[in-house]
Amino acid sequence: MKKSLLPLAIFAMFLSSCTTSTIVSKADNHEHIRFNQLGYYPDAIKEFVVADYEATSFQILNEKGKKAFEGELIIKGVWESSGESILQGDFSALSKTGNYTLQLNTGLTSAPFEIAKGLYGAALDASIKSFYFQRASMAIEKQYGGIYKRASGHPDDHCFYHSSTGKEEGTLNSPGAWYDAGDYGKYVVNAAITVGQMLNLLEMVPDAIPTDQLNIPESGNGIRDLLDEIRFELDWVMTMQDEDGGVYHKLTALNFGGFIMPEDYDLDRYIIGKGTFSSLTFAAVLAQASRIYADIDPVFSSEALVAAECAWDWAVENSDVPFRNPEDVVTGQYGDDQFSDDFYWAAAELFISTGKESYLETLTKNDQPYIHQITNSWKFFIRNMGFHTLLINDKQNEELTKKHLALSDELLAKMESIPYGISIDHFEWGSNSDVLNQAMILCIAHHLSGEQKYLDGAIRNTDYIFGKNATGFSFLTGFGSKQVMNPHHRPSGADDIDEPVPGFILGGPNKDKQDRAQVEYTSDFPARSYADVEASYASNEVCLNWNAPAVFVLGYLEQVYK
Ligand code: 9MR
Repeated sequence: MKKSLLPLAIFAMFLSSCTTSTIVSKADNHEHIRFNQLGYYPDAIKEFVVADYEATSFQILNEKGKKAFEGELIIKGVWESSGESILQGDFSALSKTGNYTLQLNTGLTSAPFEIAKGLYGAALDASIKSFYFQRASMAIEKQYGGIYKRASGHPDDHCFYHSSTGKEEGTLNSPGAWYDAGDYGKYVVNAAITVGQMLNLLEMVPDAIPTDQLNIPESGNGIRDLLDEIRFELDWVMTMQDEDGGVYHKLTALNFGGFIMPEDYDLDRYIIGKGTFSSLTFAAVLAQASRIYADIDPVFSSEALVAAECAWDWAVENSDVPFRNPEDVVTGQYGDDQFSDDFYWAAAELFISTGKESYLETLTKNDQPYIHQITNSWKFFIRNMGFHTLLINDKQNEELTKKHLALSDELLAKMESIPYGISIDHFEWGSNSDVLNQAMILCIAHHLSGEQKYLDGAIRNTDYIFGKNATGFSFLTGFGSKQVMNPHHRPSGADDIDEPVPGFILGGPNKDKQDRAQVEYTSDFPARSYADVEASYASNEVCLNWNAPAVFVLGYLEQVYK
C-alpha cells in the first residue's frame, strides 16, 4: 500500500540537507530522475525515483507530448547509502506500448524510454554476444553495429607450467576460453560459475534463448548460440585438468599487461596453481554440462562426465588445497580456503547427472545455510548454485523450496526499506552482480511459486541496473540514455573505436575504492562510489560472472513477459 503524500512543508523540512535548486536544465535530468532507461514491460510494475530534488507530481508524456498518465510522488526518505532524499513515482497502471518521457511538475523531463514487449531482447542478445567478444585464441572479425574488430587473440598453445602446478618443466596447449574481464586472464573458477549460471537458465526454462542468429561463427548450425558460445569456454576448461584428475587454477601471465589489444600483448603465459576450489567447480560445471549437451554432442557429454568424476575424486583425496597467488604472480586470485559449499555444488551436479547414492550422501551430510552472502559473488554464490540446481532439477524439492521462498521473502522485505527497490545496502567490488544474483534468486522463486511479487522484485533489480540507481548510469555497455563510456576493459580502451564493446555489465559502486590512488571519486557514499573512468578497476571493470546473472535474469524476464 502506498504511503499517503505528506504536505510539502514537512517535505521541505525533511530536505534540509538538499542543496539543489528547483531550476535545473533538462540536460541535468539524470542527476535527479532515475528510471529504467531501457523502459518497462506493458504488464510489469513501473517505478522511478527522484533524487535530491523538490517536486510533488509527475506526468508520463507520449510521443506527441500528450499526457498519458499522471501521478503523485511519494516520499521515501533519505537513503543512508547514497545520502539522497528520495521520492518515488509509480505508473504501473500505464500499459499501452509506445515511446514516452517522464515529466515532473517542475518541468524537469527525462530522456525518452519505451513501454514495449520484448523490452530486454536486445540487451539480452548483447549480453550473450559479449562472451563472443571475449573469446581468446581467435580473431574477432564479426562486427557489432558495423564497428568492432580484433585482429587476433592469444593462441595459448605453449603455456609454461608455473611451479605452483607441481610441475617443473614443459608447456600445456590450452587454447580457447573467454578472457575473464578487463584483463586477458583465463580462470577456471570463474569460468565454471559463469557457465553454470547460464546453464541453470536453460535447464529451468528450456525455451529461453532459442536464438541461433547472434552472428557468431557457429550461428546457423542448428544449435542455439548460447550453447555454442558456452561450448567454446568448456572446451578450454577441459584442457585445464592434470593427468591425476586435479585441475589447474588459472592461465595468465605473471602480471597484468597494459591497455593494449590482445595481438600486441607479449607477456609469457603460464598455467598456475592446482587445488580443491578449481577441481570442485570444474567437476560441478562439467557434470552439469554433460546433461545439457547429451543430445547435442554425446561424445563431449560422456567425456565431460568422466572428467568431472575424476576431478571430484581428486578433490576428495585433496580436500583442503587452497589457492593463493604465488609470490611472483599478481593476476586475479579467485582464491578460497573454505570448500564445503564447493563440495555441495559439485555433489549436487554429480548426483543429478549420475544418480549415484554416494553424491547424495555427501549432500545430505553437508548442511549449508540457505542464505545469499553478498560480495565476492564468485565465491559465496556457489552455495546458492548448489541449491538452485537441485530445485531446478526437482531434487529434494519440498524443503529446499520452502527455504528458497523464505530467503526470497527476506530479500523482498529488505527491498521495502531501500528506496531504490533493491535488497543490498552494502556495496563492494562487483556490487552489480550482487544485485543481479538476487534477481536470479527471485526469478527462481517466481518459477517455483508463480507468485507475482517475486517477479516484481526481479524487475526492480533490473530497473536498478538500467538506471534507477544512485549514479544515474545504465550499467550495461551500449544501452541506456546515460551510458558508461570508459569501462576498465582492455579491448574497449585500446581499439580505435569511441564506444566501448557493447553488452557488458560493469562492476558498479564499491565503497572500498581499491583504485583510489588512480581514480578520483566524486562521492564517499557507498552507493555512489562509482567512476566511469578507464582506470577504475574497482568500480568500472567488466567480468564474466557479472554478465552471467544478467543473461539469466533478462532471459527469464523475456520469457515471462513475452
Ligand atoms: O570479482 C573479484 C572481486 O570479488 C575481488 O575482490 C577482486 C580482487 O581480488 O577480484 C575480482 O575479480 C577480478 C579477477 O581477480 C581478475 N579479473 C578481473 C576480475 C574482476 O575485477
